[in-house]
Amino acid sequence: MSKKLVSDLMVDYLERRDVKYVFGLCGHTVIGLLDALSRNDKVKYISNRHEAVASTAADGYARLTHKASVVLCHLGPGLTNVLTGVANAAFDSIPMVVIAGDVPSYYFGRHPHQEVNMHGDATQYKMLEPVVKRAWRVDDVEALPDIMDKAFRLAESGRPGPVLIDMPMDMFSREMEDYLWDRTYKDSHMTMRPALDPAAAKAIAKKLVEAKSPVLHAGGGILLSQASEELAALAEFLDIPVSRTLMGQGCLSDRHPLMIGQTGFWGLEFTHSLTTKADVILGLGTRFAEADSSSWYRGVTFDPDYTTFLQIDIDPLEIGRNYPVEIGAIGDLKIGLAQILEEVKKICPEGKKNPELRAMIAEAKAAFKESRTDIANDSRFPMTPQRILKDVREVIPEDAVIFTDVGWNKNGVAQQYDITIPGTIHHSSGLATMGFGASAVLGGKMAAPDKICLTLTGDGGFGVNPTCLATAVEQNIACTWVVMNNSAFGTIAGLENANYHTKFGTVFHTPDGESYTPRWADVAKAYGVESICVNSAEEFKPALEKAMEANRAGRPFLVEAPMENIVVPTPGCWNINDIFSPNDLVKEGKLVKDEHGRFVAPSHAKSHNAK
Ligand SMILES: Cc1ncc(C[n+]2csc(CCOP(=O)(O)OP(=O)(O)O)c2C)c(N)n1
Ligand SMILES: [Mg+2]
Repeated sequence: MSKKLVSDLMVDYLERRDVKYVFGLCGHTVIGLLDALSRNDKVKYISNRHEAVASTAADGYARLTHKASVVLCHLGPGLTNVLTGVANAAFDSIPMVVIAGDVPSYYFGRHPHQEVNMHGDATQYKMLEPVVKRAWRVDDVEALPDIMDKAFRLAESGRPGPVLIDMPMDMFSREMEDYLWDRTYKDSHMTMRPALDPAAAKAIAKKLVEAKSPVLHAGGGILLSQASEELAALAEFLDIPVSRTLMGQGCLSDRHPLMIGQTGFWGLEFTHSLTTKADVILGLGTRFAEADSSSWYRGVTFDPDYTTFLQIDIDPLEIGRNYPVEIGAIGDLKIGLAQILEEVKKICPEGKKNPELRAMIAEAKAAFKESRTDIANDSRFPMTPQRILKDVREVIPEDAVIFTDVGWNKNGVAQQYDITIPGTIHHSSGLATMGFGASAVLGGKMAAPDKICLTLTGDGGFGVNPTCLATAVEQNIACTWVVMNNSAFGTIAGLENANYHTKFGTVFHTPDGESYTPRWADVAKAYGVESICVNSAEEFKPALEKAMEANRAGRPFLVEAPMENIVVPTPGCWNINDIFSPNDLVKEGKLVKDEHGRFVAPSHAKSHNAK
């Protein structure tokens, strides 16, 4: 029996769990744990200049490792700052364990320094409750071993997400018998994933085989459970087209002959022509979210009056959330899709072939590519976003890992940039957080040091937290930032202009109306990061090649590309347009009113027998 400092026991625990990095920002409440980390050479501390950079980098790291990343933060302003990255992880189902220092337990009730106590004493950890699966305040160090095991297990199992361990700061410097941590040596670090109920697999297989025009609608859940091969096998065996959500991008190559692309606001008419006419849609790890479902306007992306929905998710809360389901089943998709294929083979051993469908998909994709060729080759300056994406595609390796942000980079990439390898694109979807990409790429590169890792971000997004540059320099993280600079919160400028014909509050300018932007390439240099701001479209590819060279030699790089503000095509619908400009979508012919006075797709108002 021997006594050890709790902070050392915690770090030992992290090492046993094979935690390689702790992403954090210091404060007086956590220096006890920092001291313990300084004495461990297996768990590396990654110091950041803003807690949102720490939590977002940790998010990016966990997206690649599929294991909980660890964040360390201070109380009060540390907690308020860390929240955005934690929330982002929560809404994209990313596992994370946040350790926060808190006020000393013997000062509970006295409102000590930096405590947020508007609604209770020693309750500031509750600020994170809406965005974590569980928050523990550690009032007794003897509970800590149990809490640590439970925290990691909860973060990583079921639907992954963040959890919080809130440590009154005096707990770090208590002493504790190390035998009290015995359970943590016995408790496995793995939670086996659940298969589907065999009856559900059988019923779903039957529905798919009997359907005339089925669609598999794939969400982020496919990538979280690493079920791409199983998805491809099922789709190919029955020749069923696969549509996808934003988070599903890469689950099946965008060039796969059965992939029909993203649905929703940014979805293409061709994609919707199949999803609205599907007699059966099997939703896989998706909640049929608003953006992917054109605000659920009937008949635009999906037609719940015509289609029978089936749905598989790991989270029972998501089953039937937005559309009524005939079969809803809980289970892991990697296991579940294999079970379904096995059942399919029993009733349809030959499989099905649909060459007409494949030809139609190939033709529609080629036509869409063709329609963008001119703008993607245009050498005007500021550059077109399409040209930037085309050049990026030509320079970076196929297996490079891309983090997007919000704005053209995300919406345009999801619509127009072919991702061919699962796990090589990472979007912020549930929270759609401006500033995600620039920091998440740090963690991505740490998880995949041998890969090229870059972010495509707007200037608004990059400007949220340029301190990510300091982290890259201090921690030697060789990633690339591509800043697509249109001197504006361009996406919102586009929406405001479409609805109100103004851009007030959305474009960057000086008091006398001159367009304004910080020169982000110069900012990068000031932080010690090499950079280029291009002066013509022709300079962009060589600049990006330089960035790749620097990354391969172990150095970060920033490329700034002045960009024209062009809106991403939006063939689908989003009800903000209907809220701000009622009837405009009717005038444009996108919506009509049905017999109940509800907006629906024009085709939906007609008889369903036509389908
Ligand atoms: C933290 C946060 N604040 C506000 C928004 C709303 N929003 C969505 S897109 C956008 C503009 C993004 O600008 P930029 O990064 O420059 O990309 P662009 O639209 O110009 O391509 C904003 C402000 C958001 N998503 N996240
Ligand atoms: Mg912008």
